[in-house]
Amino acid sequence: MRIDVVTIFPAYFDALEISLLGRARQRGLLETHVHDLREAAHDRHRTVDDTPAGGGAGMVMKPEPWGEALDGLLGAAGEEREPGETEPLIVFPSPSGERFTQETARELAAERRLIFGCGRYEGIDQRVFDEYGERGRVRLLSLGDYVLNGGEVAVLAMVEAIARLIPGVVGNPESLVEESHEQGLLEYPVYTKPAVWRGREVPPVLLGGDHGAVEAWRREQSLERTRRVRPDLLGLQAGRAAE
Ligand code: 6GU
Repeated sequence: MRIDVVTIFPAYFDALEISLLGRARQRGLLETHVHDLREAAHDRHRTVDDTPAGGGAGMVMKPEPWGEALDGLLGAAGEEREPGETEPLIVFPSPSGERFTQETARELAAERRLIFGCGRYEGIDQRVFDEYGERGRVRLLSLGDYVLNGGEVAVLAMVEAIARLIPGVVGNPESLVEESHEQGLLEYPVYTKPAVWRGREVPPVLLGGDHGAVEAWRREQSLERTRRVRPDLLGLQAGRAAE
């Protein structure tokens, strides 16, 4: 998979070199390119923002630098594209977008090429979304119901969630199956040695060697934890005692 990121803060993406993502890149499973939006701003101050039409607080990102940056990336992608290959998906992280979930991560992990556009300030001029939505595929995605200063940290989170689903990136694919959200439930608690730590025991069922019993216990713990912490995942109402 190839991922391009457009941002006014490329340094955030130094983190792509670390750990699992860094290894995936070294092994050729993931190719990432980070582009500075200011290189597509041509006035003396490399201006990327301006005051909001209609008035109000804050600044809005101007459409022209986004147009130039995205045209450049889509043009290059078009020339390299093989017959039958779909055009890149453009993702804009935004607190006004649809919720990014594990399911979204699975969908995006199946793409050949993703372009992330990181907005700052009060957001990007709406015409950028309209233009590229009409010409191709655009998704606005939100991590959750809170506000970050810009899309950079959100994109790092999305890229990590997506990349670990690319075959070969995570060493043991079985470890992907049982984790939180893959089954629509939270993960059960996990333990390791020593069997007793500060007087706290590993649950005896985990040390008994009965795999069926272990599986049943984990399933029960998953359900109990999900009911208690995230009843919404079970279609239950928060704050109500679950049956
Ligand atoms: Cl994707 N972007 C920003 N700026 N804030 C957010 C977010 C995204 N998701 C939650 N808050």
